[in-house]
Amino acid sequence: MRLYLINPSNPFVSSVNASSRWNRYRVWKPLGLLVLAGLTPPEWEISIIDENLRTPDYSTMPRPDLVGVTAFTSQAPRAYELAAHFKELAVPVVMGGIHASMCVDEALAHVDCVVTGEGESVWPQVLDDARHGCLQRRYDGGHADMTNIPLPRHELLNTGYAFGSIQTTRGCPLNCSFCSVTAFNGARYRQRPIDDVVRELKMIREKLVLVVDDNLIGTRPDHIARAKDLFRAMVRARLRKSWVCQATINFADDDELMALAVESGCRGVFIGFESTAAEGLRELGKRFNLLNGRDFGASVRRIHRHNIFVVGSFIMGLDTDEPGIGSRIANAASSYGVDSVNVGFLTPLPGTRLWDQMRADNRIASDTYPDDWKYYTLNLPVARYKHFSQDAIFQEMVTCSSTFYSMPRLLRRVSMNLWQRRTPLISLIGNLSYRRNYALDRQVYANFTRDRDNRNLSSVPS
Ligand code: B12
Ligand code: SF4
Repeated sequence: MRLYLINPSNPFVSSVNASSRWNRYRVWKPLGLLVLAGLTPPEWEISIIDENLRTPDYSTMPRPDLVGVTAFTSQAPRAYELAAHFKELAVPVVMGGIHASMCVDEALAHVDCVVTGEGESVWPQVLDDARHGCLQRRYDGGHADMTNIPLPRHELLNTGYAFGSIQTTRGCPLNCSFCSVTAFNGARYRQRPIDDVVRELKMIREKLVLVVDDNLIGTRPDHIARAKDLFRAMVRARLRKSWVCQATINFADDDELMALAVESGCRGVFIGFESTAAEGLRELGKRFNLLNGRDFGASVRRIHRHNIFVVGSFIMGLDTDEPGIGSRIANAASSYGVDSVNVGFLTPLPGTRLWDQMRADNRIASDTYPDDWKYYTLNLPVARYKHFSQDAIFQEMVTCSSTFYSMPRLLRRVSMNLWQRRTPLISLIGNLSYRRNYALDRQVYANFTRDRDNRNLSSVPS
């Protein structure tokens, strides 16, 4: 029995539509597919195809018995193209992942079977049913028991990536309005047993590892205590790996936590600052960032004292954002001292509270589905923003990136890094890579507006 597990590409994701030598550092393994492979019995011969690296000519490949496709929302149109291709060959296609879970009926119109939620509890059943020709239309995996997750098959994707990846927790209680995580993985913060995590880390070949957890340290004292125990176990295991993670800003509040993180290999942390203004954070439901009179600059300085690289993430296009927001974000990020920034447009992802609100207020501009999902990369303005036209908000983004990544500011950050003996090489590579991708985003926006204008023209009655 031959199984293809496919991660579809999206030409609107700038980092994958141009061959850049930095992309090795920016294309990440589709961990969900490695997890599914780990749950697949040995009678299945598995090929994992990551179209972010290369789209193969499927017509020259052996016909599979089953295809499993994963997709974020932005990948859904390509997932449906793949489903149409395999339908012609009469190969059944199963779709899972966040998009199929949030848009079940839409997905069912394109594929034979949809798996909602986390795959662990149902994938073996899906395979068994497919083998016996009695695949159901829908299975629901709900939330998996984290104490019982088989190890992902990391060895199936061994080349082309700089980073290995691992997940140690799922779920987030904060439920920010724009984020899909609470809707998909639940509000309960679920942790894998530390021994399993260490065992898996030992199997990962790459020296660099991305910890994909939405928040590796959690929000409560018992979460932080578990993170410290995990780091201690990683130190004891002498893994000799460097890793990066995502965490909330409370990462900065505990010196013992940061010291243990570094000792176990932590080099960088990606933190969601989201908005530079308190009213913006309230609008996004991320009051957590306001707790205890938080001073972002002081928090970044504390993290830097441990030689940890900080990527700051921000959202542009809130109702509280007014003209000038591009330079405000760039200047605030520079004053906090973050090493690089990642700025996205406020995007109504299906299943989020923001989606419900914007849909009800008729504020979604790109809503010809499923085709328009390809624009939901956070790099394109798909909504109607309160204070900006689409072109005006894109211009704010250009101002933001050209200010933050201007050569003088970039060189100042890299030299500060060198002076403080932190991570100058990561700083240089990270900044050049973001700078290059922001340049590519202009090309992507030109394609987006060309499509939009062509569509508007064709809808004018002749
Ligand atoms: C790591 C990560 C990335 C990596 C991607 C690595 C990769 N190739 O997968 C990077 C950094 C590249 C990335 C990029 C983006 N990401 Co991202 N990312 C994540 C993150 C933090 C973890 C994903 C992960 O690896 N989880 C671990 C694995 C084990 O879980 P899983 O993939 O969900 O798979 C399980 C189930 O979904 C299911 N399943 C999945 N696929 C399939 C398929 C079948 C057949 C079956 C049966 C089951 C099944 O079973 C698996 C095991 O339980 C999630 C947050 C999250 N909690 O999901 C956001 C998230 C998925 N990303 C998100 C977004 C928006 C993006 C971007 C569009 C924008 C951006 N700038 O971040 C880009 C676009 C990428 C693209 N190609 O289009 C959103 C997606 C929302 C949506 N509706 O699409 C999420 C949910 C974060 C959020 N805040 O809302 N991301
Ligand atoms: S943005 Fe971060 S903190 Fe907010 S719900 Fe999503 S994962 Fe949790």
